[in-house]
Amino acid sequence: MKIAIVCHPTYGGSGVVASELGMSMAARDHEVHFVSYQVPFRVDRSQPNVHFHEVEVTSYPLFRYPPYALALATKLVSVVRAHGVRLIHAHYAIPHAISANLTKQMCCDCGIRTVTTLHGTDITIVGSDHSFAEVTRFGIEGSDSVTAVSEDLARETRKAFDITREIEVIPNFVDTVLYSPERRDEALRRRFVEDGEALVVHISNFRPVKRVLDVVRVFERIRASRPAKLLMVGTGPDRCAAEEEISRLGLSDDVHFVGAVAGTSEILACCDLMLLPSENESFGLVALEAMACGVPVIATRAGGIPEVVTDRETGYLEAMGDIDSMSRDAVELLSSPEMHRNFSRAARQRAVDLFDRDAIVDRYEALYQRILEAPSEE
Ligand code: GMT
Repeated sequence: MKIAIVCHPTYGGSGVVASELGMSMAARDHEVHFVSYQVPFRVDRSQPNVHFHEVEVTSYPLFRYPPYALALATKLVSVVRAHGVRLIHAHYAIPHAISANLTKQMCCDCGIRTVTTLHGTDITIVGSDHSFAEVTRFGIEGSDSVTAVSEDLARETRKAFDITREIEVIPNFVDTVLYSPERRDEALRRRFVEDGEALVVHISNFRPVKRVLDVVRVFERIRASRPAKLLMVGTGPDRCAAEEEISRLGLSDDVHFVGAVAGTSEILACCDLMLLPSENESFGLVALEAMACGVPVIATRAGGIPEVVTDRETGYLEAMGDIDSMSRDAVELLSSPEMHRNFSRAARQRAVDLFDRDAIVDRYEALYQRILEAPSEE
């Protein structure tokens, strides 16, 4: 198959899923064309069958907002025509699904099919905003196939846009060979903690929806009851607020900010516990990556997280903002090596059993084949 994959190249779960999926398809001998304004951060361009096409947006004084969606559609048309691409997989509805549908209309002689994967904030925050709602609906309705990364997101999409069309749930996935407790590197761990200290981790884009101040406050309580360090991975708008709060609480020596990291497997394999107190999370890919490394997760019972983390088995689920319960859970888990071992094993097992990369990529491959073989509606 010849597939174009459109995604946001910046740090974020949708770009990770799109990149890993594209590279897995390329490894299965499909020709994969990534189309974006920069190389998505996890894409390895040296891999056979992987191609990248940069979308250039011409700036002109007349444009206060250069029309990226149109430049993307134009680039897609040229990729389709030059390489015989038949399928466009848009990750994140806005603006990608709209550009993909436009490409289908512009290349009506090419038999193009489109798949849109909804990732979360494209529905729950951006797409539901009145300025984008109708165009998001257009993107969803115009796709030949729509998938969502969790049952919760599929439900929310039907509700938000009052649509009845099929939305297939294909959950996110993880490479359980790369993300594995076997990758634990003691020398790397010793860069962050001394013997007897626990290593707690948070990974995100530090947007308000991630509630990074809750991470700091939970960590403060863990730290008050036992030796521990906190690793903050990623960066974003709330990073400064988190740093200020850490300093105010006198925790600066106990928290390491490591910035945005392309591959998180080595870091995660060194950690004992992940905190993900998000206000909403359609799936929580970082939670899955942590679980694959045998790291239990304390998270909120929000969105699709309960489809990933099993309460009291692979971690704990609490109400948003319930810092008391999250801190109590963390201290309980970190104080009992036996309990921690059981949670860690269960977390790893769940990731392997339900979310292993190869099994989920099989599902996308079958979907691609199905829609390419389906008779045209014209
Ligand atoms: O979480 C973000 O702000 C990034 C966003 C993205 O599109 O990159 O993540 C969303 O997609 C991920 C991959 O499917 C999911 O694991 C995240 O839960 C989802 N984020 C939210 O729903 C807030």
